[in-house]
Amino acid sequence: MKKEISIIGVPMDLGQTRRGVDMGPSAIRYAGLSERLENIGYTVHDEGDIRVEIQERAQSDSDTNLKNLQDVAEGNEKLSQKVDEVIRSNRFPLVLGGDHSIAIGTLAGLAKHSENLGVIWYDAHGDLNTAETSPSGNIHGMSLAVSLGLGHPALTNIGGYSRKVKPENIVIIGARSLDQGEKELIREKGIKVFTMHEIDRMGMTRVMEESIAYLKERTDLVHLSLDLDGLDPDDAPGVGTPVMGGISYRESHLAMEMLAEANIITSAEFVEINPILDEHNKTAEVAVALMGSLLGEKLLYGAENHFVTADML
Ligand code: 4U7
Ligand code: MN
Ligand code: MN
Ligand code: MN
Repeated sequence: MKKEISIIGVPMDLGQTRRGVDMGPSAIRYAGLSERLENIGYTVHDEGDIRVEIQERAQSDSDTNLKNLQDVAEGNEKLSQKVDEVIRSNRFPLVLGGDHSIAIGTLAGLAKHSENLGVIWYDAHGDLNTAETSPSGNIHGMSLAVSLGLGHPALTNIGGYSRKVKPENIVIIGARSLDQGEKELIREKGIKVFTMHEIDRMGMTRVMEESIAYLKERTDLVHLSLDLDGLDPDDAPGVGTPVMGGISYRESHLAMEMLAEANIITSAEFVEINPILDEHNKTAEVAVALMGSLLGEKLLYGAENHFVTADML
């Protein structure tokens, strides 16, 4: 794992219609992110926030059903440049959302550096809609499709090129709310998915072992795109599109620890935290704890964490 981390905040709420998710980056910083990462030995550079238009000023074109298309595209273009810059300076990009439309910009910045970019999409949803299949017109439900090169050119061409990720380099974990068009796309493209059913059946250990082995053999970089609604709403209540029956806090920690052990993650983003809908910043605190595990907190004896293993006592 790289020793230097760049935090990039993206106060984006234009990919959906609820207010508050633009405050995600502040809530995550307030939950003590930088300090936590410094405590486990990282040098942390907070790059501040990407400038994104506010919802009151954003405009939707009349010739598309995609909400706030131009402003979502502009914010993501800036984000892609920032992520590209961070990778070039040999730092680990840690992107804080914001709604999940920001994965478009993150992946656009990353894919410039990778022939076979791997993606773990940890989410209750597939985010595989296009303008044709979307029931909502919300771009946060389209970001993975866009990154596959499917969707409006104003989005698929961000960074100046299309198709950032190949379908066989994606693993979706935690899915339990997929629209008809998304199911068809998953089948057609052969995207690997571990739904809640598989997590129940196989246990998170095997799900992660298989995901890690699968990505290791075919990808060079691996990005973790973690939507907090992948977790159960009891554990992560501060999200705009909660779905019952999600991944637990404990299972999520296990997943992050296994990724840290496997040492395959080269960038990450944590998205969809909405402080207005949260309970005393709980969801941001959960996110920061997961980031700690992902970045190897367990390995530090005596760190203030819940994950001391028996061999460390
Ligand atoms: B999120 C939805 F219809 N599929 O497209 C849509 F159910 O980033 C939800 O995963 C998308 O939170 C959720 O609007 C996007 C809907
Ligand atoms: Mn999502
Ligand atoms: Mn989701
Ligand atoms: Mn959501």
